Amino acid sequence: MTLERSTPQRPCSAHVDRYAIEHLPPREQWPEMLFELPELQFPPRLNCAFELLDRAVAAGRGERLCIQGAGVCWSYADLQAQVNRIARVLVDELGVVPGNRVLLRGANSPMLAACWCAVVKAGAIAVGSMPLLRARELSAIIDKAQISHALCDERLAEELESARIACSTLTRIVPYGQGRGELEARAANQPPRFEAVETGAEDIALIAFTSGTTGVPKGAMHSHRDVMAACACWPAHVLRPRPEDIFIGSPPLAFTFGLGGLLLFPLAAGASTVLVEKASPDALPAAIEQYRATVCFTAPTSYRAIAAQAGRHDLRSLRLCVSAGEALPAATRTAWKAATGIEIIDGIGSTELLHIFISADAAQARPGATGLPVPGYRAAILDEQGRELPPGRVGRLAIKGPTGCRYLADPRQTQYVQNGWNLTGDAYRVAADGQYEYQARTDDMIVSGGYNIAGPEVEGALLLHPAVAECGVVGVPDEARGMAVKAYIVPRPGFEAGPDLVRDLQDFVKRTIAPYKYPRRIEFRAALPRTETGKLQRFKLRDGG
Ligand code: 3UK
Repeated sequence: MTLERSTPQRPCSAHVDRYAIEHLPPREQWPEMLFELPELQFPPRLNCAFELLDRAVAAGRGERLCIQGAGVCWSYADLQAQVNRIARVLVDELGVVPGNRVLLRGANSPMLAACWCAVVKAGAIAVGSMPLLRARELSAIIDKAQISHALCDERLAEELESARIACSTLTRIVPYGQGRGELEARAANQPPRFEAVETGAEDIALIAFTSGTTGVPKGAMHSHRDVMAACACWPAHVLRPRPEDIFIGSPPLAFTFGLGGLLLFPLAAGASTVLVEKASPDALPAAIEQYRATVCFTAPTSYRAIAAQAGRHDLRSLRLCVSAGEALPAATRTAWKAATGIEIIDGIGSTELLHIFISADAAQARPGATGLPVPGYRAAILDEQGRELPPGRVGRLAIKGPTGCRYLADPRQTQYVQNGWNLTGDAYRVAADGQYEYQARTDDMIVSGGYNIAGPEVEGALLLHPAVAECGVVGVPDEARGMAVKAYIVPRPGFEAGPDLVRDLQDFVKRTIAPYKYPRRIEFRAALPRTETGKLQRFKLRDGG
């Protein structure tokens, strides 16, 4: 393949299909990118699948354990061979060319990870999809990203076939399944060798559709360089894993929290990962015990649920526990430490920035704070006019670093990126010790009787009460106050939901935080609405459901 010459205007690229490149936002709408750290100097040609996998094998790590799950146990060399065979199927049998978007659809499994690496190694663009998506949502993604091929767990193929009816770009769906699917059969007939396509560092490697709560999905595009930059920042500086570590967790690979934590970062560390299909709070502890996992990635709600039933499983293999996706309440940090002895590593990340940009390791961790900007990133708190606010003041969190937001053909680019800053949509404050303290999503601040009340703070207080298993706090219209603070509460077993408990909880909040923040209304629920990534769906609570 002929590669374009590198010029300042046109970075070197291997993409033949130029749809992604042509639908990047104009440069002036990009965030300012920072590459100050020495480890963030990348060559103009870079293929992140080659860097993460083939380099490990070339460095002599071929026989080391790499991926387990779904009955398989692959070394780095095994994964490399499987990736190469799948890449051959993609290129030689399905006609995939560099720059094509390939949809990946399946629950977490070694096969899904191999497909991701194969797509990227072949210079195509991996587009993950959450397993629970329905045909309508899949069609929106297929259309938006102009997907040409799909690799799909055969158990999820039906929904994809119905989605395809409305999508003319999707020409081929190849199912895989428990080692016996069409893709495995085709791959088995291919030789285990494949030369990585020499992509440009800025060629797009993946498009991650956001777990946004409403509206048309936004596709955040990330290059091969973005992937390597993410690996060089948070994991290397904050997590600091060892080659013997065994990673495990719940976030889907279609969610960049899971892609990083359960695939990219273990590979970058020369460690191994466990990819299990079921990692809900009732399945994850057993898997941790079975695989003797040492590094766990999951969401706050999952840490709460597991802490409540700890003792049923041996979790002593765990060494590092990472929480992201939502604010980590102090009560959850305490409960997890009591159950396992481990201080959770909290970190805020986003689909737009690929992974975590503010975090604290176990030594720095402080209840109520997310942490400090990750080396490689810079953070600021801005007011409505975009001016920087001093410590102590609540404002809009703004981030710059080696990764940043570039939506695929989306006018919302100019909402997320302003004056070179990525605006995550979160209200934050810098404390006297320099730590960043999460308040709420900017559009979730409750203005009640002239006060600004952050729902998560009230949730944090409620979770300190023994009767509260889960809760969600939102503002609801109120004649007297404009908005009233309302709490939806899932009681713990053994506590009776009724007027006595309501009063008890209200008094408890008044004693715990400023009294004006107490929930004037409380409603008990059996469960709260959450996304597949563990985020509370506040908009559903606001709508009364
Ligand atoms: C919220 C947090 C407080 C915050 C993500 C780690 O969650 C991820 O990506 P999404 O695009 O959502 C981003 C938004 O989620 N959030 C995430 N983590 C925290 N709020 N404390 C936290 N620790 O509102 C943020 O703007 O779904 C997380 C790595 C990769 C990710 N994609």
